[in-house]
Amino acid sequence: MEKALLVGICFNKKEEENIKENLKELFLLAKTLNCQICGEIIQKREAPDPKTYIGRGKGEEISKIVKELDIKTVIFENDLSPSQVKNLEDMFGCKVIDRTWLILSLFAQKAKTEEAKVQVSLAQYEYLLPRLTKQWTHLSRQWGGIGTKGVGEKQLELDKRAIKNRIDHLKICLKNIERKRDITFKSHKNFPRVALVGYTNAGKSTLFNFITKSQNFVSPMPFSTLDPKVARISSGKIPILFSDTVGFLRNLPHHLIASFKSTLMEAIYADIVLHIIDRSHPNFEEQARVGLETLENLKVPKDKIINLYNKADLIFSNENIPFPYISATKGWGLENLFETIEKNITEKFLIIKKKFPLTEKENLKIFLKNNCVASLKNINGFYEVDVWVRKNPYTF
Ligand SMILES: Nc1nc2c(ncn2[C@@H]2O[C@H](COP(=O)(O)OP(=O)(O)OP(=O)(O)O)[C@@H](O)[C@H]2O)c(=O)[nH]1
Ligand SMILES: [Mg+2]
Repeated sequence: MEKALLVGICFNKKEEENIKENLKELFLLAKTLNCQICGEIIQKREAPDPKTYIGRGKGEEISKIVKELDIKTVIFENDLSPSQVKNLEDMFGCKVIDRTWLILSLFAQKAKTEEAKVQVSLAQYEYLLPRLTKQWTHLSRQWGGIGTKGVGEKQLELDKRAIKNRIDHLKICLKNIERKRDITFKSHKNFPRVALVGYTNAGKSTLFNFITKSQNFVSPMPFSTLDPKVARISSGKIPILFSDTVGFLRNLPHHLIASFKSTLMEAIYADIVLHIIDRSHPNFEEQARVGLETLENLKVPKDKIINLYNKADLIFSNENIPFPYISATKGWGLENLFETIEKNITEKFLIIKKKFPLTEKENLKIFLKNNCVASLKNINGFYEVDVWVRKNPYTF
């Protein structure tokens, strides 16, 4: 475990109100990376100090704590410029990282599939590139990372050119992986799609598991899911594809959002986007705002989004809860949810009939596999299939 100190600086009344919750979140992120948090420092300022962000007085106070407690990393809630990081590291004599780098390191640690790994590495290098200045040809201690994965210690001496090459290479890798994903995506495109999105820890995977009876990783730590999982379920008569996605976070580094865009395609192309909100969280309104803002950035149309208030079991004492409350652990409110989903899908899809001669069994098989079938009958020497089709088909 690495001993760490958290620092948050607020510049106005609103930031002052939120700083406690923001540091709590930073605490959870750092803990997920195996840091032992030894304390929190909060400072109010009029404006950031251009050289050190916090100013000399506070800097000296932190330096003292760092020495006394043998702190190895000081983690800033605020984003720092490369020169501020360097000045602070000189002042404290230990590693200094900001929230963005902490999140990137966390994603690097959690990435399991090849796609997630490539996406995170790309985001890390793109974050690093503009931070390499001429007089600063080697990377500062910060880039050694925390929980050291992805851009690791051995790459500390990488120069700008090497990083640029690496970025180009990762982009090619990502394109190839995306191509494969695209093929799978298109083969499923005729089915109604429902995507679960929302702030990290809101309960997306829990709901996904409950509905699809699968075993996605659920954990009280943030960013348990980095790779989308898709499963097919039948809601009443309609087969639906459900997908679990990566969680959102306040000020998620934009490199990361860009890299994860293909993963988030599940949400972009879904017919219904279930926006899961942890209604029991003291900051649920802010988390919901971040969720909706991220969806807006991804250009997800508003009319596709259904907000759901999860963790209702922490608010109500029994399952008689009004929509849009649900409890993913207890399965409360899901009847209402499915009613809403079905109503929504029947508005967006219509049933058409398709006929296959009895001799075309093979074609029928392929058709059944790739389409959302409502019923299949054998009538007057034909297979007659009722199939759900989207009123406004995708244009790829
Ligand atoms: N009490 C209660 N806890 C819940 C409910 N839904 C989820 N949780 C808990 O919330 C935590 C996070 O759940 P996950 O399903 O991993 O959340 P997620 O949205 O998938 O999180 P990321 O994948 O990290 O973005 C876990 O400890 C769950 O057990 C609920 O309805 N009630
Ligand atoms: Mg999850």
